[in-house]
Amino acid sequence: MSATSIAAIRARRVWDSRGRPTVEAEVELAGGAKGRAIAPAGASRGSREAVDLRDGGTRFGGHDVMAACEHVRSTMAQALRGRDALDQGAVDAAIVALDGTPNKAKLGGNATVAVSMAVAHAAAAAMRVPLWKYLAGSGEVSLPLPEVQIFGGGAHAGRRVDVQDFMVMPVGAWTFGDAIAIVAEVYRAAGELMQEAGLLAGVADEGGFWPAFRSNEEALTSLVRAIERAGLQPGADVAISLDLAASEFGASGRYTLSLDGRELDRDAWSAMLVDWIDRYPIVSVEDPFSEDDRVAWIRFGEAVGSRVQIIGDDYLTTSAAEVDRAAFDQACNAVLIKPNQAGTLTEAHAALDAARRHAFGTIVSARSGETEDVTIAHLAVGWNAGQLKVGSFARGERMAKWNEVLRIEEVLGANAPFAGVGALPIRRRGGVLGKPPGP
Ligand code: 2PG
Ligand code: MG
Repeated sequence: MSATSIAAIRARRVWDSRGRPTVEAEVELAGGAKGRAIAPAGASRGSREAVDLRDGGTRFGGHDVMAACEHVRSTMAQALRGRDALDQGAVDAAIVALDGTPNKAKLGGNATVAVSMAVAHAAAAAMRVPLWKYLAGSGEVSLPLPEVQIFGGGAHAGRRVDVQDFMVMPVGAWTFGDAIAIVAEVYRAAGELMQEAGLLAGVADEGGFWPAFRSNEEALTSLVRAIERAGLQPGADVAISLDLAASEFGASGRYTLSLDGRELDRDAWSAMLVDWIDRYPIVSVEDPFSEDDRVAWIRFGEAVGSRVQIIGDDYLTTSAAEVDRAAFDQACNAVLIKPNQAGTLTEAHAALDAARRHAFGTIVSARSGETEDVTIAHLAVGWNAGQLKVGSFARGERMAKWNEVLRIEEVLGANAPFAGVGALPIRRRGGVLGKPPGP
């Protein structure tokens, strides 16, 4: 046994930002170094992603994770004991083999991702370096362009609006710190606007304002007004990014916008999105179509793939194979990287590698159910992903991540390269990114 051999793995049930149980794993190495990580949980999920193991029954609405915790303590601890924590690939391969299912259904994706991340934390601790530095090795690092929710909707806000995330990207910022400060002003301005308009109904799951909009498009006009109210120029300083999470309101080429009282076929829905892209400074759209609507993705990619970032989340589920397929289709030009969709860090990194081969944008992302765990902040920097999506600019589980990147920026000092707008797989055409809002 070397000092970096895994000596013990513990698990405990802790609680996430929705007050639901989740898995925390703690890995101890022979030399005494320790690492800890907590599994997040999604609400709008892709059908191919790793599944959380939940106990079912009536306790905590069926969300308890005692079985997943037990898998960590028994099966996983036994199989991984003695393995070198520095060999993340071998550890994760052992986890994958132990599970043996395509979607971590046996051990639970919540168990596997917590252990996988805790092993990386323990290894970094043994090397006495921060996690981002350990992950980077001799590779390049960068501080990510933040993608920050201002209004929440969809499955995260009682489906009050159909679109899930109305976000901003501070494309004019030169440093991560500036980028975050800009977002703070926009978030504040949006809150004031909502208050004045009498539309404020608290905050949604990820901390974005929970709106009482009369239409999906009203959220877009409000976002533009919030940017302007903050004294910033839409498109030049701050651009808009949408996560449609369309599998939540569409299937088989039909899309139902409840708030707008419209049911659209794939072409009409696509035309509506293109119209928004033409009239608002939108630089990024995520999951514009349901995951079963491949033809719509392909047509949309052809229509606007050169001028907006098209992100596959539920569509690609952090899978290298899915990224390859989407690149062949030219259906997307970016992928969301969520470690718990894959189930291990190695598999998530493989999706990132595949994306790089295709010159895709890469966005490390939180889930709607989060905790104080800040692993993803380190992944975004250490993996040089270029973009980070954490939810909004409120609530501790969200701010913990933004604040962690600020600390990393400080450590990097003058050597802190900010990925900035260059992280988007698109280039400016004409005056501003996207177009200024129409009349
Ligand atoms: C998403 C995420 C985060 P969830 O769809 O991108 O916003 O939501 O974790 O519920 O899948
Ligand atoms: Mg999404």
